[in-house]
Amino acid sequence: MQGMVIDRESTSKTMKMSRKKKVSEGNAQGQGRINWFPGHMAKALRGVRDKIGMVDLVLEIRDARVPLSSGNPAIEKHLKQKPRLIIFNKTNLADKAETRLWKDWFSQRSDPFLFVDAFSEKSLKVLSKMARKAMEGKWQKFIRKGINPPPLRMMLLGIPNTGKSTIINRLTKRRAANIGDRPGVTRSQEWIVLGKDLELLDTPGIMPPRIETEEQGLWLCAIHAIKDEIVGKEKVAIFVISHLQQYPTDEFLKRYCVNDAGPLSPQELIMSIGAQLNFLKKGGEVDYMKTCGHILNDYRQGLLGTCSFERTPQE
Ligand SMILES: Nc1nc2c(ncn2[C@@H]2O[C@H](COP(=O)(O)OP(=O)(O)OP(=O)(O)O)[C@@H](O)[C@H]2O)c(=O)[nH]1
Ligand SMILES: [Mg+2]
Repeated sequence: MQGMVIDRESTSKTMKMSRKKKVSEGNAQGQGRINWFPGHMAKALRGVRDKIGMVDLVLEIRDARVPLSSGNPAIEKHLKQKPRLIIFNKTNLADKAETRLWKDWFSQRSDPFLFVDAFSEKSLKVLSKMARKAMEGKWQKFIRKGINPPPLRMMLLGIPNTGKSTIINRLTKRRAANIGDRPGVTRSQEWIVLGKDLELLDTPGIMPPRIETEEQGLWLCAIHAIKDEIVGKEKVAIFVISHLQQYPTDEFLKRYCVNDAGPLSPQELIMSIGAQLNFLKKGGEVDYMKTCGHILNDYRQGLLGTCSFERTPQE
């Protein structure tokens, strides 16, 4: 990075282009508000409504980096009185101190919850235990009558890409459900049987039909609950970079030699990262879009360290 020259002219050209694009996106998305609710999600929501009567327990999977805004009020109204356990997944990508604050915050509320990392055996053991405990009362009724209790049926739901299918695969210890590092992988409901006493219903991710603020929308883009095409990789990368400039992690500073570059705007830093990576177009200009995609991949794989976007509400 040392001695690197940033092509300010092309940076400002890109920035001008981006401003133009932002205006049209703002209109398309309605005053900068970001929304993504394709037809298959409306169908999936109907699926939740139709199947809710068959399940004993709902596991609502959210993202630990955005604990409130990765919930979905549109789903909640279909849950009726079903017991629900809120699972905040991907703690391995979330800031530890922020997660502690969120645990305290949720502890003062009535909904049972658990923060997990789907790749940790220990996390999933606790999850299984909590789920079974939630159903103990119902099972006891069968046992008292001398009847073998029916299998416990759990529906996993939540916004896209929070790790629903991964949790199912980890619990069943096989590749029972399709998973992928992008939103919208699961397209239909699927029952997955785990032994004699547990049945899991995987469901497609469902976005809330309305996201209140542009900032919340960008959080959901950064965690890849909303696909990049909706707002464009560039806008999401600028958001992630500016967040990391504000709350820098060691991994971010080191990986992109951020301190060597001196104070830069997010766009200038993206150009500097592109130059470091030698992402050049014909003529030697930095390939800005390719760099944005690369940064998002790095961030989503956890290579830029842990960070949380949403803060606990100040009450
Ligand atoms: N770092 C990390 N990645 C995770 C975790 N859980 C799941 N993932 C990754 O997140 C991505 C999405 O996982 P899926 O299980 O397909 O998510 P989903 O909620 O089923 O997604 P949809 O079916 O699209 O709604 C995959 O790349 C997983 O490997 C976790 O705890 N930590
Ligand atoms: Mg899935």
